[in-house]
Amino acid sequence: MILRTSITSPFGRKVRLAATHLGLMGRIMLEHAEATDPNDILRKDNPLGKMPVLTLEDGRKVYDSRVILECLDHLAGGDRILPADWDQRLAAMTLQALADGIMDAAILIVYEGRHRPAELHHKPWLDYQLGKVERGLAALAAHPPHPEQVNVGTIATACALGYIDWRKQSDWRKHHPALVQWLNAFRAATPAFDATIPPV
Ligand SMILES: N[C@@H](CCC(=O)N[C@@H](CS)C(=O)NCC(=O)O)C(=O)O
Repeated sequence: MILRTSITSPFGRKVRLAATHLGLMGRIMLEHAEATDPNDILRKDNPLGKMPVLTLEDGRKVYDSRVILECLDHLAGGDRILPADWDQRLAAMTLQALADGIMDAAILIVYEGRHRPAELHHKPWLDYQLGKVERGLAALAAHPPHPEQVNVGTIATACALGYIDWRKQSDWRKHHPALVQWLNAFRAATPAFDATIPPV
């Protein structure tokens, strides 16, 4: 299989972390993707031009990261990172939606700086996105998941925190000690987290 992503993409990291945890990385070749390059094959693989995209062994293109994680769970035999039990599955998927939403807003803050000239930066809009990040982090800190559960929700949560550590949209370590504790425990229980830290 081929995974097209940049090594720094937090959504790409979800997939790398999940595949590493599930022992599937040996079946996956990583290819760098560049979302802003119109000639990059990414736009053919996924009309939205977003990474990650996983090309399956039979050539099917799978996106986005949530669908890829479900696919990896299936390839690993099921009930590994997507619980078979409905209540646990619903909780894991909702947690994933929250963490993905934090990453979406955090990425838009970065894109404002990257894609728009400084004189066009619009603070109310940046604050609007930051509000999503801060409320999301507060919700995670209020009810941290079990640190030894490795599922689509905790994988996305760890990747969101890792991304904010790098891009520093929020000083979450200062404001949410419960999340610091959670990430430390998750890292200790899940070596795939440290194994997928982007080399930046
Ligand atoms: N919902 C998507 C989000 C993916 C995403 O936003 N990826 C970013 C890189 S981290 C991207 O490709 N951005 C380029 C763009 O938005 O055009 C997923 O879960 O995979």
